[in-house]
Amino acid sequence: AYYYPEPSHTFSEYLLIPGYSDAECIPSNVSLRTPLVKYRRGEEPPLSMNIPLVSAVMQSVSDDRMAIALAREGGVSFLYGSQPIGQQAEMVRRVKRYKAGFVPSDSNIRPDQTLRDILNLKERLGHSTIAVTDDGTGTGKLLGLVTSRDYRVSRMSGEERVSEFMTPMEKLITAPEGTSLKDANDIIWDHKLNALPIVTGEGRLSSFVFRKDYDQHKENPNELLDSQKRYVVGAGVGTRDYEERIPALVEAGADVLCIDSSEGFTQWQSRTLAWVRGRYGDEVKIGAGNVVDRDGFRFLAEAGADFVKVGIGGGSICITRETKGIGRGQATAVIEVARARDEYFEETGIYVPVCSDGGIVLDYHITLALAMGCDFCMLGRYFSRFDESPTDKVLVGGSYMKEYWGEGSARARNWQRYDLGGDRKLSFVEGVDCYVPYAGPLHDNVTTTLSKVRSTMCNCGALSIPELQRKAKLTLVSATSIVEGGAHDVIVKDQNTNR
Ligand code: MZP
Repeated sequence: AYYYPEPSHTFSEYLLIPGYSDAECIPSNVSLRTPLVKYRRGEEPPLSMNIPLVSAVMQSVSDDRMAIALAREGGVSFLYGSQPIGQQAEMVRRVKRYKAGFVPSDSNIRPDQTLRDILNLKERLGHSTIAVTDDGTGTGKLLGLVTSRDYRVSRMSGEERVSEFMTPMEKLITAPEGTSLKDANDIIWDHKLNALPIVTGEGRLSSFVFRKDYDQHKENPNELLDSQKRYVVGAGVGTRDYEERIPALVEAGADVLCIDSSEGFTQWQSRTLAWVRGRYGDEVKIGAGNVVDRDGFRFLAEAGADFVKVGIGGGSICITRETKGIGRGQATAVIEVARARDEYFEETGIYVPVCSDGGIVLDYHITLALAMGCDFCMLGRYFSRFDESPTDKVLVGGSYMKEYWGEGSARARNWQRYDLGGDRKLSFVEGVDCYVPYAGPLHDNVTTTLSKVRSTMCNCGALSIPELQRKAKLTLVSATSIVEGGAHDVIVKDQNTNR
């Protein structure tokens, strides 16, 4: 047997050491753009994301509603594959049908309305919209409008003031979805908002884009249009029924696929990849995984994977390590695979993005995973807590919870993911069925998470993910210093307000 000289480590065992940051190094200058699929040296990746987050290929995480919400933030969902082919293809269609296009208007700039200025507007929208001002009172400057549904959700999750969860003016969506185009244009005209409406294929309001953003893309409005009009969506596939499933997903308009398996260093995966290349060439984008070392990465990269997913046994609902005794600390796995990717890039000129899958517990784990070399992270538990996840919200012991279960649990019955071939189905489970604390709307949570990521990147003197990967200085921490990192030797008054 081969024995690794070092133990494998998890994210929580590492910290970043700050580097020099110059005055330009501020969160608003940070770009989180990252490649989703492989590309050749000197070329642009055929598919990129504006944020380094994708949602897990899981029944309890990624359906069409999640996909639309995450695509709006600049990430991508991988619709779960443990469902009938037609049903999964229909989900893809629903995301792709949600087309949006610009309807330019010649409205003037006046970003200083007071609450009073827009009271009429609120009336017209039938009380479904609440005005938000910068000081939380009726006399401050208008920050924007928020739908009453979001407001209710905010109140339920313990927020006192709407202004606290409102995004700044530049980013807000200023009227309820589904408002007719005529009403949307009237709103802009009457209130001199510096915005243009984006409408869905059915001609209803999807959101607003600010004139400033539109003007920046005036030369080539398609640039902005492209990013807005059709949401990018991914879909999970297995190594059994791919000959039927993949054509159905491709036909429905899936932008990227991912072979979803707990263990990807197998002939089943290379066969699936070879079949895709044989039938579609490089036109269909497909990632593969999961692997945890250099050998696994090279195998999948050489077999033609568009990205490689890393992680065995680190998922919050996963008991694979306990059940089967396989796996590796997620940080160590990411570090080794990212090095293998760089080595492969040096040799071949082909950059195969690496996705760190599972085990993100605290927001800073995302920053660590990126610093360690991954290009984006896949999260399950994180997204399952939001309004947009497909599961029920339930009251447990006085607190709202969402349900979350593993693909290897008896509930999901996704045996294909754990299949090692042969006729017999596996007879043991590798995942659990559980609750996670309900956390409100995806948009608010992703905004907070990413502002932490941007802020840490600035501490490291990095304005982009590749720069972070070059500049990051990482240290292992001792078990005792992990205790030092939390609030210690004090009695914390209120856990909720101190987080
Ligand atoms: P997490 O974000 O909840 O920590 O982990 C999500 C990841 O766990 C998924 O993307 C997938 O790779 C993995 N997963 C899903 N189901 C199981 C299981 O039932 C599992 N064991 O390990």
